[in-house]
Amino acid sequence: MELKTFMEGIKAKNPNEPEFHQAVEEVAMTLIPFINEHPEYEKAKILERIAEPERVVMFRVSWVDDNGEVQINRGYRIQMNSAIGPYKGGLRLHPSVNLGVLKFLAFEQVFKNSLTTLPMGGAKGGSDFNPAGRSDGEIMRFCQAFMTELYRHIGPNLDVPAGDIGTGAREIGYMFGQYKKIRNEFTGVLTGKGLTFGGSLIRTEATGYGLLYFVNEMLKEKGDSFEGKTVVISGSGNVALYATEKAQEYGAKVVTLSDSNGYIYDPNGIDLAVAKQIKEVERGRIKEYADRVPGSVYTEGCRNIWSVKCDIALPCATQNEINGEEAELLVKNGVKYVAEGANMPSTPEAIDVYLKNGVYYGPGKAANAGGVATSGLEMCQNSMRYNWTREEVDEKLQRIMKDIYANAYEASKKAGQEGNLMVGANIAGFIKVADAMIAQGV
Ligand code: NDP
Ligand code: 2IT
Repeated sequence: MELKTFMEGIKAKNPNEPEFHQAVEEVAMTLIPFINEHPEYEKAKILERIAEPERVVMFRVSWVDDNGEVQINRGYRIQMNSAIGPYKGGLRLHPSVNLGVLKFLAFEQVFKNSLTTLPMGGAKGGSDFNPAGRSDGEIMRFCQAFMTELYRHIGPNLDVPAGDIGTGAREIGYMFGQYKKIRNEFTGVLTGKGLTFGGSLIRTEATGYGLLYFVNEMLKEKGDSFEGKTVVISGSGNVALYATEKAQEYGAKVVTLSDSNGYIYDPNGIDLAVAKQIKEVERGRIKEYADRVPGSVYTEGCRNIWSVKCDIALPCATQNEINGEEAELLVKNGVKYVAEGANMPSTPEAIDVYLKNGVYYGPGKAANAGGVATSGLEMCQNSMRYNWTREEVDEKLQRIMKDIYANAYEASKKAGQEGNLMVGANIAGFIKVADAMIAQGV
């Protein structure tokens, strides 16, 4: 198998989907040498099959806004792979959503979910709906309209969506209510639900906490610790806030947060209560932090965040938020660790810069898998009709993140590239799915 021909095929078959090409190429680049040593995978054309979604659903979502005007959005669900379990993955609500973006996310999800050690296939969905500035009533009507079509394609043993950018507990609640009404059935069809109706403790915190559990393993590998470390975190959503919380618990100093307009720098360490009040309670902009916390400053332009000096950088906003030049800047300022809370936040050029400069790099599909892993634990609790305590879920999450790290590290070693966690995560995630696909036939 040869990378160039494989990618030409992918590009010809999936035109105008640059993010999908990027995600597939990163995986294919690291997997092809491995596949060439395992002819059974090549013969069964596993990589070619994994890059083709099992099913893509696209649909109209029409709803009425507060002014009585009819709004039309496009909804999607990409059911990428069900070899090892029901389809599983989040729903993104953001104006940048299109088919290629969701296919990249669904593709990543297949490997990530496999790495969690839990039985979950890969999927992603969402809409180009822009929640910014919408009233609570508008959000509810959009979510109901979205679920009025999506319900036909999902189910607790078929496909279990969850949150992602723009979709949090509020949106999941409205979607769950609509699903229950249409199906006349109370079932664990979504994860990230409210705690009063089947949600799991720790799911809100899981992606951010899991990221820090993963970084903790990276530090231990290098005989290092969080002691005295300065951390730059981008984003100010679900992942960023709980990454900040756990980093602070570990004793590190987090000095930034951002949104798509700009970033805040707080040399004294982020006051998390203020940030949570602005983002979770008031649903405001991160700029307001600088008005409330003396000594902190707000700078327009979110990408400038990568000029802030740090030991550990945790991109937790969105795809391609660090390019090659920004990665150079991080290196110049002494960064030692980069771990991804977001999905594909580093461009291929940025990853090259990390690897060439000895920055220890934790790729998203391993480092941010704690969110979906805890979704898997939520599914498990729903099936049992039982809830674990906070401590029980947290302990399982810690175990899973340690295992993901160990499995990715071990696979990198076996591939002769010890410590390249990108190679290790891709191979470790691939093997389980590939073997299941072979066992299940063509
Ligand atoms: P949220 O919607 O809670 O927060 C997203 C944050 O990222 C906001 O601060 C937002 O700012 C910022 N952001 C979004 N788009 C852009 C952009 N184009 N440029 C700059 N900033 C941007 O989402 P999450 O925290 O849930 O998700 C963040 C990332 O983590 C995503 O990549 C997601 O796929 C990934 N992830 C999420 C998981 C989860 O469980 N939630 C699990 C694993 C990964 P603004 O308000 O200006 O848009
Ligand atoms: O990217 C991701 O892993 C998520 N948005 C979480 C998906 C999930 O099903 O919990």
